Amino acid sequence: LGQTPKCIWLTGLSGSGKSTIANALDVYLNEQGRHTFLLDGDNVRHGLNKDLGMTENDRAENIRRVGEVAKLMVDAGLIVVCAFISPYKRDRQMVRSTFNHGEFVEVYLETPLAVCEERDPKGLYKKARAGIIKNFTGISDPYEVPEAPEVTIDTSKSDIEASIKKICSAI
Ligand code: GGZ
Repeated sequence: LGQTPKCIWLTGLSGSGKSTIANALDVYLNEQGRHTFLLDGDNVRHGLNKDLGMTENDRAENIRRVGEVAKLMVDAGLIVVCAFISPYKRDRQMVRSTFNHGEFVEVYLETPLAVCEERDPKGLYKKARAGIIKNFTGISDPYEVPEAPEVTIDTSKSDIEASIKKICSAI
């Protein structure tokens, strides 16, 4: 495991396993004595970004702010784990470009939509299918698949331990 600060960026559909992997990775890195910080769409949107919705522009602004915060934290020496759907290639690329080469590790959770929808832990897919939630990623809003992520994980095939090993061998 490298000793340098990094931004580990998890991208994928709602229910793809981002928060689960991010939390487990955070715990694991802490056990290794590393200083980490976890940024998750789910909680950042209740605080720093509570003024933002789910339009393309608001998602872009969400990712831009989080990227800037992650950059500050990496500059302070932390390993920052970020878990955001971040469905647009342009926004992910923008964040990547603010980091030095090798500092940004993109982890694509490629868990199939059918599996995410079957899990539906918060019942959001059901609401999206019923038209109660508009612009829902994967149902009525796009997800642009990463072209060259450093790591790709399908959480319907790989358990948490294997996923963390895969990420750690990439950093
Ligand atoms: C996608 C939505 C939506 C829509 C609410 N589309 O899986 P969750 O439930 O717990 O986390 C998701 C979160 C998305 O926030 P992000 O900051 O990760 O999104 S982005 O990177 O695109 O800015 C999901 C819930 O909010 N959620 N409405 N319309 N997910």
